[in-house]
Amino acid sequence: MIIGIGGAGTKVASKLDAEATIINVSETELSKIPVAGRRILAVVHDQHGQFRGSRKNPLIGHDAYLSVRRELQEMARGSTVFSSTGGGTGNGIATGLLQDLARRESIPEAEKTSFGLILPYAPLEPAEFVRNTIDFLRGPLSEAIDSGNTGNIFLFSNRLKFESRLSEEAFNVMIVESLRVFLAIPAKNDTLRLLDGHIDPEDFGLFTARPYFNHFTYFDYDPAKPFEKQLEDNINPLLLTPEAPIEALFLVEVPEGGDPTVFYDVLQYFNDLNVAPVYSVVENPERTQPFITVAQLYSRKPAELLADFNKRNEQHAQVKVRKSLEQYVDLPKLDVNLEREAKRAVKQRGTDDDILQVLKRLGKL
Ligand SMILES: Nc1nc2c(ncn2[C@@H]2O[C@H](COP(=O)(O)OP(=O)(O)OP(=O)(O)O)[C@@H](O)[C@H]2O)c(=O)[nH]1
Ligand SMILES: [Mg+2]
Repeated sequence: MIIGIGGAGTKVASKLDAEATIINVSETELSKIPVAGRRILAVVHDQHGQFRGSRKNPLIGHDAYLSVRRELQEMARGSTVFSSTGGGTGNGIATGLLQDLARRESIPEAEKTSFGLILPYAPLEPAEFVRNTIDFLRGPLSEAIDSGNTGNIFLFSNRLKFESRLSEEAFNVMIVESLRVFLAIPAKNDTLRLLDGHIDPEDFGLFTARPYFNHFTYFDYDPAKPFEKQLEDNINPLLLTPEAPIEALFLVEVPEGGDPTVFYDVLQYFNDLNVAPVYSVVENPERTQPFITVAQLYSRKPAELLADFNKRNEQHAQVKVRKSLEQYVDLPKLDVNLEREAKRAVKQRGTDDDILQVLKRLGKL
């Protein structure tokens, strides 16, 4: 099942799957999503009553989690949950779910929950979004990953959206189309002629049930060139950059009658990194040259993950602080009228200097 929580989460989830279950504290936002399998309104038990959103406050989202807790825990078994990390609703509700997952003794592979998280682009998004994200990565997410009780975590970043000035809609389509390429791997193994290896839905399920970050990407593969370089040049711009892989999975599609041995270089690349990938090679008549889809699972200590994020956040926060000082702090205004000051100076000295001369001496002209 695909589940979307909060603004970003519901938009992406419903695009990926028209049958998705979407959750928000805002009835208006929920009703604006054109298609969904099910819409769940989470209720806030705050003295202020139901909000139209969580006002970027994860504590409000977490409060709302209590109203959907049982149901969401049930639905999350074997599902993929989408949420942003910057707002209040998605962050708060996902926090509750991750904390509950982390507390469980152990979770069978088939019941693991994967997460698609949308991270803000620190330089251009509000400081609250960045702060909420840091708290989320450092707290509930890292706790849940350490427990081994989550499936793959996909860390999407809004960087490309802001840098390339894409519309939200267009960017969401990119995220969904990209995910579809990765998710199509087992179906391609089922429907296309198999030339080597095999990835069945069970293999794929085991891979996505591993509690690591998943960086997947895909590109036209030129077997005459080093694979490493091609992989580097083709990291998925929608996801955070990966670290050294712990596990890997790849599918090579070759054109009709294409060389079925082009995968050995890829295998060698991963073997050199002490990774034994799950892989397969299929014949795809629609291809004119080999095409590879490759997923790498990596682990990153939250501290490392946050280092870069924090660095940017510090600069960002400083600018924000300066701006709000300028905006909100009433400094006594020194209303200096240069002409009046100059006249006064002239008078005090009792000289015949004219005003212009004084101003020049003061360095104002
Ligand atoms: N890629 C993408 N990012 C989005 C979208 N909507 C919001 N965001 C990002 O998500 C973060 C804000 O989180 P939302 O999902 O809007 O917040 P929420 O979970 O609804 O929480 P509240 O609105 O505070 O109740 C920011 O980083 C936004 O840039 C979207 O449709 N696509
Ligand atoms: Mg919202």
